[in-house]
Amino acid sequence: IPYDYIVVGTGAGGLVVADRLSEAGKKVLVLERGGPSLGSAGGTYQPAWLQGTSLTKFDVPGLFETMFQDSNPFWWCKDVNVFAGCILGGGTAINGALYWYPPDSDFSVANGWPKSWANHHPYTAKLKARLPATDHPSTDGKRYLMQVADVTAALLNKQNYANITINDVPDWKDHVYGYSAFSFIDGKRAGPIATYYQTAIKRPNLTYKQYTTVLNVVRDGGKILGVRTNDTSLGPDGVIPLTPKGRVVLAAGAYSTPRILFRSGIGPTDMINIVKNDPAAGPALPPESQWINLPVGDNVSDNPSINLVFTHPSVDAYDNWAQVWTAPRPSDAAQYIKDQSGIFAHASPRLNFWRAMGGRDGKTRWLQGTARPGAASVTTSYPYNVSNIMTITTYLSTGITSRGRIGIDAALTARPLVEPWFTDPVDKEVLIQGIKDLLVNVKDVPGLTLITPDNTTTIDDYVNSYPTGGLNSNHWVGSCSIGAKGSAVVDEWTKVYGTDNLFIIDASIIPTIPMGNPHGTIMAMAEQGVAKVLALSGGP
Ligand code: 6FA
Ligand code: ABL
Repeated sequence: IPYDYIVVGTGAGGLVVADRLSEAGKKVLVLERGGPSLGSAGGTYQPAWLQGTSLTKFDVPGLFETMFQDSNPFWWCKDVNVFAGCILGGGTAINGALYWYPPDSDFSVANGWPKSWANHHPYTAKLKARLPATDHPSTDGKRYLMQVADVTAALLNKQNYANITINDVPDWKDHVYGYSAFSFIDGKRAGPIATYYQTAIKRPNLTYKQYTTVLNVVRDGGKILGVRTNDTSLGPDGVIPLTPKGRVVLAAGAYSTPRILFRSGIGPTDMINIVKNDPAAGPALPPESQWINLPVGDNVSDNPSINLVFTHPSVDAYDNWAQVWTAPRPSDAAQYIKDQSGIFAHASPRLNFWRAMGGRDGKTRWLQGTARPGAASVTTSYPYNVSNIMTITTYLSTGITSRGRIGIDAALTARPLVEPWFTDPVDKEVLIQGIKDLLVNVKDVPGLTLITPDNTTTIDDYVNSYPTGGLNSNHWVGSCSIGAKGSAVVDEWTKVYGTDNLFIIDASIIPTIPMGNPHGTIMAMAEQGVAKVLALSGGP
């Protein structure tokens, strides 16, 4: 105490930032509200069949689907109204770990990035060097439970898709498919926890405190003096100070970073007034004359997604993943314990595909597909064999024009205020067309049957009546967008407008939805972001 840099949150953004700042010799404090996840980082939560090993729920890829099935889901943020991980690693400790090297478009001016971000390749290269992707995560190099990939490939082969190794050509996203790629190493979840965190935590100039929640930044006008936490053992009123030139980097995620800003008097007046009315948070606000009005929470996007459920006689639905915690297939469990090979070395997805589509507004939008054994829900009038079910989730990706708004309610729970899916009807039209195109050849793949929707429901009706929450893809970006003064929250250095020394490096600064599931793009973004923070003069 005090610290040069205080990093708030250990997700996809925060761990990259913590590692690079400490590598540069800065005195760094990392604050995380959750506890341990991977066994290598002190986690211990595991099913009975893994007792005697150091493998946890978070390590074992084949336990991914149990994140949604557990009766004690302590890893979810309880004060965020959508799925968000509040544990070491944030979303990267609990996600499906689909991992894509970003295409150039993910950092293009056309997609809202400042010009100074355009040369992104060196930062992706840094990420690849630390965390290479794999599309064959089992330690024996073989792929397992691949029937769903074969069936989906048979469908796409009728539609002139090319079969590629997706991360070998990140810019090729039109009519391509390939095996799902993951941020796994040695048959286990890795992501930033097994890589960046491991080097960061060993440095004597870095201090890590878990189970510590940052409530707000403490500031005098635009100058941030420190952070206030829920832990009064860390300082008077829980406040931890910065050195005179010190800086705070918020990396609490697309919902929790905005909440910290609102509680610090930064954001739209309606949100700060909610804080003002809260008996605990209100008194910590700076005087109204120091409130900083920024569009925090606006410009939010997330992929709208629609599930299509099929059956095929070749498919092994793997009991819809319902047995993997309590009663895994014995030979698969034994194989995984022995050398981290086999079915348990994969998360549920098996194949991914992309295509570009034109809309009647003249804009191009990309459609992504993810195919996996099992299904989250089946609604059908058909008789079907439950052991043969598989899902293709269709996501509308880069190019979507719909935007929403997130914020807080009176209980200070972070939540969508305006849902971001299909606010532009052209997005919906394009996704509907993409689904129809995909389904044209179902009849040409022997044995393949679409069961949800069934033949009593048109695709238009299916999409039009889809429960809005079901459109959520958990890929929230844009709540603190980077961009020009007046319309954005952070500048090209990732510094919050109106402040001297407050930065944000997490999903919230990404102005438009990336091409793929975002954690690879977020980590690569954090590599460039932290380099910019270190390069900006005036710091410690
Ligand atoms: N992304 C992918 O690329 N591939 C996937 O397969 C994938 N799957 C999922 C998924 O299955 C689920 C269920 C979810 C929820 C997300 C998925 N994502 C996937 C998205 C991806 O995980 C997120 O986009 C990514 O993790 C976001 O990275 P950020 O750095 O922006 O934020 P995080 O939520 O990861 O981390 C925030 C951290 O801050 C957490 O550790 C949290 O505990 C901590 N924190 C929050 N508030 C705090 C506070 N006030 N004080 C201290 N710490 C705080
Ligand atoms: C992602 O990027 C999505 O955010 C997740 O929603 C998705 O997982 C993973 N990747 C894997 O593709 C799905 C599960 O497979 C479903 O079983 C679950 O119902 C759904 O997440 C919940 O959003």
